[in-house]
Amino acid sequence: MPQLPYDLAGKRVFVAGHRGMVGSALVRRLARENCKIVTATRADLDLTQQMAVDAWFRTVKPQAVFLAAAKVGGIHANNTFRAEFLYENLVLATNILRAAHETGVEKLMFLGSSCIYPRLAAQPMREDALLTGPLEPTNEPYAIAKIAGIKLAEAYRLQYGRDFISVMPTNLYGPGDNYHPEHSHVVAALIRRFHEAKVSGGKSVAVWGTGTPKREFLHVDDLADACVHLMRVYSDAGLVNIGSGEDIAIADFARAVARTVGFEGAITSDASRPDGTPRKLLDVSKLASLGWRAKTPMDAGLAHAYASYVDSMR
Ligand code: GFB
Repeated sequence: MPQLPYDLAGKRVFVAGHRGMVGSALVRRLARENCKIVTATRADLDLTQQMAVDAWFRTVKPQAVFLAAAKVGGIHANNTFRAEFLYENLVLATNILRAAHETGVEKLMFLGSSCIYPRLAAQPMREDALLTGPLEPTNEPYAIAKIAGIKLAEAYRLQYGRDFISVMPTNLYGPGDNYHPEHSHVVAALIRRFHEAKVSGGKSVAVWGTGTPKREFLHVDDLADACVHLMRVYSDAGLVNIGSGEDIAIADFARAVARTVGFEGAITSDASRPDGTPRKLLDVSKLASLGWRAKTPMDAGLAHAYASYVDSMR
């Protein structure tokens, strides 16, 4: 295994999933690292096809890989497209991890999600809470696929000495988010809904669920910075949580988004929609001990995300 710190300078670095919110943030952040960023569009490389992935890795020979390709979505998408969330995320992880192993990739980071922890894990959730209890049903297929990816990365490390590491980001938001009204995560959904109500003069906006669940949000540029940092300084089988260390009730968060957008009407609850996990706050003490903390305060992050949404509408 390479020595620490692992230096990305001069390396061919593959960002799998570079069109997504996380992958595009990684590409922006890696532009400062003096490495050669390698990407592949879906037309060039279908990551769900093992033989195509193997051939691409043999030809391109990336030295480092950020595995940020995934089928993602909010609570409704996860709960509805259960087969695709399980199948696609499994196959992406297995194809890329195996190809990386077969072609001797020096270092790989697998990105998971805080929903891999048990639904009722003690808060804040430590890395060792993995596989200690039942998962949240609305995102069980996605979580199972991510847990399989974590375990495959770990198996290549333990059996073959591969320098594969896994990180668990909390709920993310920022430029490049998916603003689909039904399938998005809560941040993008509320930015869009409050914005549309403001523009159309709507009197009220409904927020899904009871408003009592708590979530921890991290701006995606902070995530990308943490990933690049951990790629450099971390090499171990254990997971590393990546979060801000603070959470907020969805009802309070909705008020913060309304403030950011400038919506002054009423906020109501749509109790026909699921709440999901009651609370999902990551314990970020391991990350702090590795020398990284979130930098973007929620209000500044939301203002930035809203500006990028308005920009993308133009
Ligand atoms: O962001 P979200 O879909 O993800 O929902 P999860 C977070 C909370 O916001 C839930 C509430 O309690 C929702 O009920 N919420 C309120 C809304 N209004 C809305 C809305 O308009 N849209 C959405 N989407 N939610 C996903 C998982 O869970 O988070 C994934 O399904 C993944 O597996 C991802 O881990 C980060 O935090 O509930």
